[in-house]
Amino acid sequence: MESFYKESIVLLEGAIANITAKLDIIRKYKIVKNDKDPIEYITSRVKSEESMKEKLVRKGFDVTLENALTKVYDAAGIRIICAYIDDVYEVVKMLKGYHDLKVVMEKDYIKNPKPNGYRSYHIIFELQLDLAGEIKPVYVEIQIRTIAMDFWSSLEHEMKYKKNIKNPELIAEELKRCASEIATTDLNMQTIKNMLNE
Ligand code: 0O2
Repeated sequence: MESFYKESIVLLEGAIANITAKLDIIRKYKIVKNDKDPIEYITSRVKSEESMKEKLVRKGFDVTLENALTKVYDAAGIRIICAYIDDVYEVVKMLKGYHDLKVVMEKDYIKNPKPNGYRSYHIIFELQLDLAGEIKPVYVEIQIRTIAMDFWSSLEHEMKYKKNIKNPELIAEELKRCASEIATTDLNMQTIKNMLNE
């Protein structure tokens, strides 16, 4: 990993640590104030060298570190998993409240799902990291989704990378059907939750 990202690995890991720490603080603060924590759990990763190179080629960019850091925005990635759809939007609002995180791009694949059924909320933030006086910009992609959406996308992701699948069309069709069932279930769960809170 370090061989491809060289010393920039520190920036990528630093950006992830910075945002994760911000979220940890806000979550703890909500808990001590007896407010509801909208986050179930958080995962993060620096994109693997193999996956980054594949993405650069797929997008038509030269495979360089400069392009990996400036043309592809998910070298540093954080995934936030919530129980309910309203929690996803609360987390989006929370993240946008941080003055040092600049929104570069935002995609609401929950309101506008991908044709395959993929649902998730994506935001790319630019963060300025202070390296002992040297200020460096870093992009971080944050994906926010419900447990059900995450369950679906893990399986779909598995299919994307599996070679020699026997019935790809049938599997894609079934996945799409599951995606819409999951979307309905997410909405129903939210409705029940709202009724309980009334
Ligand atoms: P990985 O292996 O997860 O890192 P794209 O051109 O769609 O590949 P782009 O333009 O960066 O990528 O934007 P987008 O649509 O926001 O997708 C970024 C990431 O979102 C993907 O990264 C996936 O993690 C996730 N994602 C997007 N679409 C799908 C989908 O249809 N199914 C699943 N399972 N995940 C999706 P990578 O680099 O493609 O993959």
